[in-house]
Amino acid sequence: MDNEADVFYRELPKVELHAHLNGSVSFQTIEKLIHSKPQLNIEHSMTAIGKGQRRTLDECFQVFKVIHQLVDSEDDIFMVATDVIKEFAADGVKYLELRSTPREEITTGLTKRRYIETVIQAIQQCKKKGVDIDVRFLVAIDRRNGSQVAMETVQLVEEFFLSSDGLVIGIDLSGDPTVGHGRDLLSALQRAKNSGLKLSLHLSEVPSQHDETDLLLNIPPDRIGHGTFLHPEMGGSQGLVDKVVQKSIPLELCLTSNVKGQTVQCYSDHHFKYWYQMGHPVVICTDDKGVFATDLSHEYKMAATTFGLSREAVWKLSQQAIDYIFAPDSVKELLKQKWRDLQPQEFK
Ligand code: 6MZ
Repeated sequence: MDNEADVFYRELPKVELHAHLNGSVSFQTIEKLIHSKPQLNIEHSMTAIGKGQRRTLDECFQVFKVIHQLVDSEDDIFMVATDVIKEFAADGVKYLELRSTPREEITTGLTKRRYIETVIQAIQQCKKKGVDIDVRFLVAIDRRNGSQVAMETVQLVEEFFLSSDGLVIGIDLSGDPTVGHGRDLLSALQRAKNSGLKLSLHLSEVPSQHDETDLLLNIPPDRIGHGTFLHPEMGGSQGLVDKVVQKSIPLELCLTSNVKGQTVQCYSDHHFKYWYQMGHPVVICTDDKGVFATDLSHEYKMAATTFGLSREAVWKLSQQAIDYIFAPDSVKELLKQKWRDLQPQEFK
């Protein structure tokens, strides 16, 4: 049974800006995929990290490999994207930026182009069916694949940027942060930026990435994913913090992901506190709601209970996230109106 607080957080209109498609696949959808591919012998314990469990970040990346085995055709991608969009909508998310890395699979005939087209079709289908959520797509570059793949991805995305009616709006840089170096991806990212694509970059997700972060901040990105080790208390530096503050780059913060992936020791140690107290733009996100067994309502609730935020402050936090979306101002205005319509009288 949901208690009153759960209802408040679910009904709170929310913006989700950091959600990896294949990390967001729910238990129910994984169940369908397991049934359709019994020969893989995959069990639920291999695709999600349950309550109270933790893994190293390296182990988390093994989990994505297992999910990729289950999601390897156009049909799978369409189902997964449709389910994920509906689940976010059911959780009170009104605007979603979904990110995913295009893959090719020789056995199923999947190409990177078809991958992107299929995600777009799923978004369009949900819209047609009246699912109450505005969804955009950030195409991801997996840092492990190096400079050439990064450049090819940007070139492909430029085409969709022009032809997808505003659905494909940006690039995400993600993947195992311990593999590869940002300097190899710099020219592809710069090209994307010059083409008008928005950039969300995973930066300082692990310690000792000072040089890479400093370099990539010069582009500059439009948003930062995690930024866990940016600030001096986490081994970062004041210089990095100053750059982020001076350029006013919003941070996408994913509490449960960081705790379960063990880059942050516990919720109360989360860098949300550092940036939020400073008044810097932050957005609460899920990262991988399937893998980390969470949802956005739960993330807001955890932030509020851990850091003592009032309901009014929580409302403000979700409302301010509208300013950091990549869709144009006309969309921001529509969302702001939606928030005004839904806002309880006592917070007005
Ligand atoms: C960095 C992450 C990530 O693209 O196949 N991904 N990259 N840090 C994280 N923190 C936990 N969580 C997910 O979704 C899965 C892919 O998203 C990236 C990884 O590249 C992972 O393979 P897609 O839809």
